[in-house]
Amino acid sequence: MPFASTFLWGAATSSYQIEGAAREDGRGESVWDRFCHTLPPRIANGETGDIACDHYHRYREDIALMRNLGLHAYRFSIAWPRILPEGTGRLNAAGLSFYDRLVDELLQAGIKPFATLYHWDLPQALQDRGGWLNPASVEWFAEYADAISRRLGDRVHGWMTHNEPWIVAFVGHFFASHPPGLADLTAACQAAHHLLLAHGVAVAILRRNAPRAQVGIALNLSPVYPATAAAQDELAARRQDGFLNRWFLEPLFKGAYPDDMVTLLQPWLPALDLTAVQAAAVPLDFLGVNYYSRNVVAFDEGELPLQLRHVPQPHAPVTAMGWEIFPQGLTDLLVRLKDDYAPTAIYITENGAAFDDPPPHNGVVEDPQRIAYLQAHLSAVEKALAQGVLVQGYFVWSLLDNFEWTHGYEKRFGIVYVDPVTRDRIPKRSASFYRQMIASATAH
Ligand code: IFM
Repeated sequence: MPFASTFLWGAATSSYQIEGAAREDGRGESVWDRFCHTLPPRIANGETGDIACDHYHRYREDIALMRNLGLHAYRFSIAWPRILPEGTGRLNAAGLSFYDRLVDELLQAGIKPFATLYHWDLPQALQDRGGWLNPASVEWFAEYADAISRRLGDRVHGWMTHNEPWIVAFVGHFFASHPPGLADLTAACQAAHHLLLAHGVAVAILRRNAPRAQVGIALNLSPVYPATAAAQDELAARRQDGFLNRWFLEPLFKGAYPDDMVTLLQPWLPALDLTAVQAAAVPLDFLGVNYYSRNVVAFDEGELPLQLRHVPQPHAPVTAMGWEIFPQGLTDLLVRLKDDYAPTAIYITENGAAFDDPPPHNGVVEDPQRIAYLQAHLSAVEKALAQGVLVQGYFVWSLLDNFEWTHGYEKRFGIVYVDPVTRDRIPKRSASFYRQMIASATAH
């Protein structure tokens, strides 16, 4: 594989999905704690992240696993409520010191820390004040970004402001399946706006407190294809692309929301000064791309404003999430990002798959489908590199089987198996594949 010897090979996780220790050492309540504990249960099997992978206590063991894999970098997120239990104001020394220890241990293992500020675990105290719908959320985020980057700014190699702000805005405020569980498109656009403004402000703070670090953002991006060549299906694809991809990409890289989408969404757009979003267009060192699958859509008279339906592809292979396996989409997406936005660099900040892995047998977990998925997507990255896309690293999602949000622990994305009762770790066959991949790519 023609990956440069400087290419960073990593793995990714997020705080709520792995840490556990939800009520320990002064951590405040997050919106996900509240969501998981609200009846009737909204999470498969009524599960929660209370203990998760118990990474809070086992981080040393996890870093030893990473070192055995030969990882160059580790992407994790910081739990805002561990740092500021009420969201603003009082700092929690024990929470800060946990991330100090984590970062130091990573550095000692020769692994570059990549930290995401916000991977969805908003302090509940801030949700009680309106969450991302409150314009003050921009200042709250700035205060948090300042506190954590003052503490870790001398040691973290890469920072991401948000992980997948589209999910926070639209899945949380429009599709209602994540906190705060709203079904209100106007609210979703308002949340998206504040997330974008908060990103702009946080980047400036990270630059000040961590002048040597790389700064970026991680977006969930998915190329959209029309189901047929009919003009109406092309229009549907353009709209879905506008909704899913361009609603964040255009403000971040061009300082304005996409015109076609502003026109389409006009009746739902909140009374906001949309031009203020130009503050989100600050120079970034990298764009983080989280890629899992593609979208295929057709025009459908039905529901406004998008008027489209998703078209499943007959006989297409899918993961345990029901997501089509379509590696070509990653190449298409990366080339398109280069052509339309020319980011300084790209990291694949998430890519991976859930499969119904068999249970461990004699200490081995056979997961050939995951190996095939990773191989195919790494060759898709290789194809993009060959076309001049500046991809500088790849973070597999995920290091560990973990709490997959509303799916609880049923969906396993890890290259390392986590026993649901003992939480013991067993690297799967895909972990060996990844270790060999890293070793051979780094050898030349
Ligand atoms: O587990 C999630 C992660 O938190 C964000 N990106 C997608 C992953 C798989 O659904």
